[in-house]
Amino acid sequence: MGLSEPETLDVERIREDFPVLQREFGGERLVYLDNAATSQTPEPVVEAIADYYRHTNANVHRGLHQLSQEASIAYEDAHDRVAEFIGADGREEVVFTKNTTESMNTVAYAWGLAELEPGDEVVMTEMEHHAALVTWQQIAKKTGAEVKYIRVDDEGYLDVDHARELVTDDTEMVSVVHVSNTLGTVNPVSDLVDLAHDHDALAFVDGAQSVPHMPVDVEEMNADFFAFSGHKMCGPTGIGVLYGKEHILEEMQPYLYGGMMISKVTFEDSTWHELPWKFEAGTPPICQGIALAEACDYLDDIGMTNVDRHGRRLAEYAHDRLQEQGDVEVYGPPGDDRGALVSFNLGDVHAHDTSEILNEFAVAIRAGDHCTQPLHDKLGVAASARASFYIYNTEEEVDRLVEAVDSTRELFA
Ligand code: 7TS
Repeated sequence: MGLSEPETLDVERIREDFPVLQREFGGERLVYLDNAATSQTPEPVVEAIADYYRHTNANVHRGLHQLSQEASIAYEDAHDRVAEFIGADGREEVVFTKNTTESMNTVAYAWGLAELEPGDEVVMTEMEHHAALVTWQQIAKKTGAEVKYIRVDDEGYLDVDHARELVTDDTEMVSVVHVSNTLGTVNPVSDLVDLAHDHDALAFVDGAQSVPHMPVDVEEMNADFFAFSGHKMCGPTGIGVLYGKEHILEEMQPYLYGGMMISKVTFEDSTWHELPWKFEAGTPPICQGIALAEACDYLDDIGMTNVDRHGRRLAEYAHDRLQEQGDVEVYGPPGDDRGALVSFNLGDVHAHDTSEILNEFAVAIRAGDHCTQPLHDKLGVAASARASFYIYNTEEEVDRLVEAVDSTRELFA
């Protein structure tokens, strides 16, 4: 089978960094294909976490003692490292949150509640994750703004002509997902950002499925806000990132109030700390932030272009092998034009049954609506099975997936 991308990773070497991949279930070696939900954590990141708790654990910003100073410096520097990873100017533009969802809510509450009013419109896509869709939908209800959705066509691409119709001078926010976690579609986000700006709207790009997989440069993209999660990119859970242009974050009011985010407090009023701390109320995810910086190092050592090529290569191989089965419906764009995942259904077999049978073969996939219920409604199915790939997956593992799908077919025949 002719793959459009050559292999560029030393996958066997990479796999050594992930002991979990050696686990066996029922005598079969684990095939972990649920990376769009959460990626596995390499040894250097596990070490960074253990090292932090063994040698540096203290609260940040407060203590004058040596340990607190070391923890503070490492935590602050982690913001710079993440800024560098995504092409942001510096720590002022990088807010650490819990996850993509919290990053989205931060902007929806801090900016949306203050700025949106009846007559305003928020434009999203039909392939948004609930993190964006539900959040803007509910903020719109609170403010009287209206939400509109850019159509997804039959091939799984965004209808850009429809986007041009929907985005008007009434649009205040265009919130689009960079890579769909269900269809694998890679959206033309720079064009959509430009479209938003042509109408004086802001643009929020959900990078939860792009930052782990491809080189991302937020300045080049020119998005006003950008969000992603550490746990999908070799980092720990409990850490997400909200990137925002400095002048916009400067003008926004905080979303969460409390300690650490203030400058001066009296019984009557308070003023805010400088960026990004203004948006990081309370004790922050210190260890998680430091470990995320380590994950950035890990991925950069491999090279994000290589990561990207490897993921696309496996997605193409999986797409084509599943598609050729005849009774497997694969959703989204063609094999050679998608991110590192493939969602599908085998005939009339419910996706949950498929994933249960695959689990018997130690093949871990996700089944369900992948937090894109309206998109599944549009596809006319309640659920789909999804295999999603990362740096440590191999073509042999895709073969194991396809064999397990074959076995599922035989069981349900
Ligand atoms: N946006 C996209 C595109 C996502 O894929 C996800 C998580 C999120 C936002 C939310 O990220 P979180 O870290 O705040 O949860 N997507 C998935 C998934 O596809 N399966 O599990 C989580």
